[in-house]
Amino acid sequence: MTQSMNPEELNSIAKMIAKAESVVAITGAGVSAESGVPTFRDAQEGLWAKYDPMELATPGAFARDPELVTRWYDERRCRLQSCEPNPGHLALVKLAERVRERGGRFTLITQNVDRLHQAAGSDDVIELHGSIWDWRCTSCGMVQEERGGPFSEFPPRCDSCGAARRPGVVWFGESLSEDAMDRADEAVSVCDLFLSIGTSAVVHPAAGFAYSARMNGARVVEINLEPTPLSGLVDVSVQAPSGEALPRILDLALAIS
Ligand code: BJW
Ligand code: ZN
Repeated sequence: MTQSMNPEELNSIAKMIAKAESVVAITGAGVSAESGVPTFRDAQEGLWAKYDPMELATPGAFARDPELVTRWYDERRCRLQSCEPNPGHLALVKLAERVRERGGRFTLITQNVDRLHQAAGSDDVIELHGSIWDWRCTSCGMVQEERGGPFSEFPPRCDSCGAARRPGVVWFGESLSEDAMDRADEAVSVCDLFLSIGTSAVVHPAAGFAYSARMNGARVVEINLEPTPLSGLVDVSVQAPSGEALPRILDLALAIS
């Protein structure tokens, strides 16, 4: 247990959850790390070690070398097929139930593209950066879900018009879905408790939500393995694995009547 994962801090977060009327949780790659999903900024493995993920996750990289970018996403997609939700994902499902049982509101926003929150049982998840399972035609826009084995062509082709398909994720320099942004903005504007979990809090617009929530008077809590640009302004910062901290917070919240 890290020094900052002390019972009083965890208990203070549980109390905030127990009395909050409207909770927003935003998650990042750290929440999936304990499911075996490499975080976005982790060193890439094997053949991918020489590539910078910040470069690969761009429309320019796909335009220059569609095969390379498609292979990167296809390998990540295939690896994800053996990953399962971890205790952090499951605790968020139960925390949402707890808040809703007493008439409160709980909104889960994720930057993750792996759909592990949905696999754990979270509903109405706001996917800010899309999904690695959905592959969209670059010409007609048709989206096909891909849950099978490795692709046989890179990039894969559209079943409807034959044009190249790309992963249905949001790359640097691209706009987020208007629907996802509207839903996230609305929830952030009315929340009285904001939880930032497992994210380096550097990618915008997602990173800005904590600041907006704070400006609107919400309490802000961070759970992350290491300090982030947010750490100095939050009410409580827990530096610990989310798969350990969240279940403990859940247990404490359930014990508050
Ligand atoms: C653990 C743990 C454990 C480990 N427990 N913790 C304003 C200011 C400056 C720049 C901009 C701005 N507005 C827009 C921009 C440009 C850009 C941006 O933010 N750039 C910054 C890098 C500076 N944003 C955009 O381009 C966005 N578009 C946009 O805003 O459009 C309008 C516009 C465009 C251009 C200019 C201005 C306006 C789009 C952003 C799309 C991000 N897409 C990606 C790729 C998705 C597909 C893929 O996966 O390949 O989304 S990038 C990548 O970052 C991915 C993630 O969702 C996202 C966030 O990363 P995350 O989740 O925080 O992961 P990590 O790896 O960074 O951190 C993990 C953390 O977990 C670490 O801190 C660990 O310590 C911790 N951890 N294990 C708890 N067990
Ligand atoms: Zn098409």
